Amino acid sequence: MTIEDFIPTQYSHEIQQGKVTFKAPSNIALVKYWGKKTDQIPANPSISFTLNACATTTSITYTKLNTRGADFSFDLFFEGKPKEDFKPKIQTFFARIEEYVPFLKEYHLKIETSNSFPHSSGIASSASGMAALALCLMHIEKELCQEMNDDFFSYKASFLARLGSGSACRSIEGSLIQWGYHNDIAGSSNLYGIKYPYDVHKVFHNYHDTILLVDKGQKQVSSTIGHNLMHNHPFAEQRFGQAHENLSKLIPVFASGKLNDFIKIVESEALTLHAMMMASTPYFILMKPNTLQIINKIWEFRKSSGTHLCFTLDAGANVHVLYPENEKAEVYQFIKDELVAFCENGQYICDRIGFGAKKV
Ligand code: 2P0
Repeated sequence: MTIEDFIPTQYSHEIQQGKVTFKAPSNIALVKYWGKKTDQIPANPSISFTLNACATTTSITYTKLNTRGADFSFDLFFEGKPKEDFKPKIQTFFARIEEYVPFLKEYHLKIETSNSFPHSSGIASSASGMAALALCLMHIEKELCQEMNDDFFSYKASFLARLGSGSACRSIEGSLIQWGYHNDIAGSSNLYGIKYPYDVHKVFHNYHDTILLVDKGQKQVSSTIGHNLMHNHPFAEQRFGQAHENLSKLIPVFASGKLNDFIKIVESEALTLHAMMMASTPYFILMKPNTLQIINKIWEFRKSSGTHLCFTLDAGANVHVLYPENEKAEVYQFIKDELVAFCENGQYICDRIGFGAKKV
């Protein structure tokens, strides 16, 4: 599909008011998106596990205005309270997507949103938040255009979510989502995420992700700034090439379930992401001492136990510990005994691979 496919020509129905709620999950990238072009076009393709427990629930109550507004008309409530400081981000998002959802200025929107994870956990809510919001808007569009099919609904929700936050386009469906054009992946697109279209071994069907909350503070450098530092970055081209290669290498790994190969790619991606940050101008470090302590403990335990846990990192200090269902008991015991001590206030979140957003 092209950008033009997402610009509606005419709506077939009229709707005065309604309310819709979606719960959208977070996701964790295995091959990382880091670097982008204008309009949130990724500099390289990425792939992620959709999560289950970490999610944002958003409702929109929409009421048709008597006359089309000059600007967007909306109120925003976060966990039941008005949240003025989130409004500029939503305003920017609406301005970016207006062309694709021209009904926006015809309604007043009451947006109510909340997260399943603690507010200041250092877990990014932009992916799940923008995905939930995009899905609510698509529901309104579907009311106006009732012949819309389910595939188009999902693709366009992902397309809109991407314009809010790049990684959000991977939070619409589950359980393995790929975003960004890649030669070896049929149907891949820079515009939206797709369900990974090839064989996935059953070992990955119920993978676990225990998120260790190492540092719950505000990050020193936002992801948007980090992405932009990939412009004129000395290793940018090699990095973008490497992401393509790692995705190619993952195709047979997903099919075979060879976890030792999976681990090598996933951990390398995490460390390369942070190496890019350290090699940016200006340089920065988002890992904390406890991030490294945990990584070393994971390596030691993997060697001594023969289990297949591995780590990945987001743009922050928290560590995602990934492991298969059949090693759950042994790995979880290790996490409790050895790793939780490195978490801020001993906090962690037990999550696992999920199946995408749901209408509530
Ligand atoms: C990812 N991250 O693939 C990478 C890996 C973090 C580390 O995408 O500027 O919040 O809103 O497009 O998507 C985080 O960046 O950035 C991110 P914007 P986003 O998940």
